[in-house]
Amino acid sequence: MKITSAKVIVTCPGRNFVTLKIMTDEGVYGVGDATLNGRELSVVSYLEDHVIPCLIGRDPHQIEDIWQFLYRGAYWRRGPVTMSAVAAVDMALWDIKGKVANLPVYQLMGGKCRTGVMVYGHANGTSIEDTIEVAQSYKAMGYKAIRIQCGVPGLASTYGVSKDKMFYEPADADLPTENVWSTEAYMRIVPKLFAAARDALGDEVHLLHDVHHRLTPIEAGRLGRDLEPYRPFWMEDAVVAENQENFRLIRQHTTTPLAVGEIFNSIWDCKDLIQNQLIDYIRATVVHAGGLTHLKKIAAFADIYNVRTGCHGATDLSPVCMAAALNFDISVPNFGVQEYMRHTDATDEVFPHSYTFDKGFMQVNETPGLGVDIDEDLAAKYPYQRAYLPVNRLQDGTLFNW
Ligand code: KDG
Ligand code: MG
Repeated sequence: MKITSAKVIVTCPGRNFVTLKIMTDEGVYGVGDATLNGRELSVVSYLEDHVIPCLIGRDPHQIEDIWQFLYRGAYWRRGPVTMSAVAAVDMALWDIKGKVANLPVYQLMGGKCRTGVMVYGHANGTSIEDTIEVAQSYKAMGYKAIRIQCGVPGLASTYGVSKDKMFYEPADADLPTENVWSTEAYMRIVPKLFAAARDALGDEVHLLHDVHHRLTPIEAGRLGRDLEPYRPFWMEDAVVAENQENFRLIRQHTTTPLAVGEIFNSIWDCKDLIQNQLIDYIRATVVHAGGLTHLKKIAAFADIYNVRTGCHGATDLSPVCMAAALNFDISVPNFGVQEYMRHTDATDEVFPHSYTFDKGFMQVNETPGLGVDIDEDLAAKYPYQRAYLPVNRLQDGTLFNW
């Protein structure tokens, strides 16, 4: 079997997605997600200019060797653009292998380890009351885990609180929007949000929260401690993870479980955090961490240190990534939870898929391969639109982490 051609499809059914489609001499094709929010065309260029020419003529069954060729064989390794491109190839090759074997990809990766994939939904509102109301609706839909984010008094907008309650999309303008941030105001409101949420939603539902890289380690330690009485499932991205020692300081001050890694690209971004047991959940996901081949290695390494998976699953990861992530989630022993921000109907139509949601769990089925496709005619009706993620400034104008 040989790869005969590959193409990159960019579509914007409400937001931009980049999809790689690899064709073979036997007529079987595979799809992979290559979306990098706000940097879509950089991945397109890397794929078209530097990756696709190297794929033609190769045996698509040699997934590991092709992965090594694209990673180890490239002198300039790692980074989000490179690893998203490698991931797209990897996903498409697993898709092809599954279709040829007539088996879903999770069967090729060891089969099911559980009956369903627990997902968490996003409840957000400008006030605590609004957020609780939305969280109640998630609970009514059957969600067992809900991420709660609310507006911060005195700030015009903040991460995690969207205009549209159900479909959160932060890349909102063709040049970066500027947000204003106050750590003090934020630290005052979040414990109140959690107190109200526990009161209204009861003890059983898992509550999660994303700090989105906004605190220093000692602030994160304090917030984690303030949240302990409400038993959060996790506190995500409490600090920027460039200096991984930061997490040791947080750990010294709180038993709130820590999650990190949605912007990690490889095991080298999280090896020390995992090995030193400084985190509880690793959020690396298929498209941004080198595909299923590499993510399986990260998960196997994490398993030794009691770190569980919690794959990033925001709307900027396409249904192709979601399908790949679910095949991964169902088949790794140390699965924790999967993020699931539902895609819009327009996106779901462009990417027909077989995964389903029921009572807080996602299900994969017996469709061979990843169980997802792209409708190219429909995709062509939604041309690319430049969109940036926001930037963030402190109240005195200092540029800060978004
Ligand atoms: O593209 C950026 C988003 O994916 C990110 O801001 C969402 O933090 C996020 C999350 O946890 O889903
Ligand atoms: Mg996040």
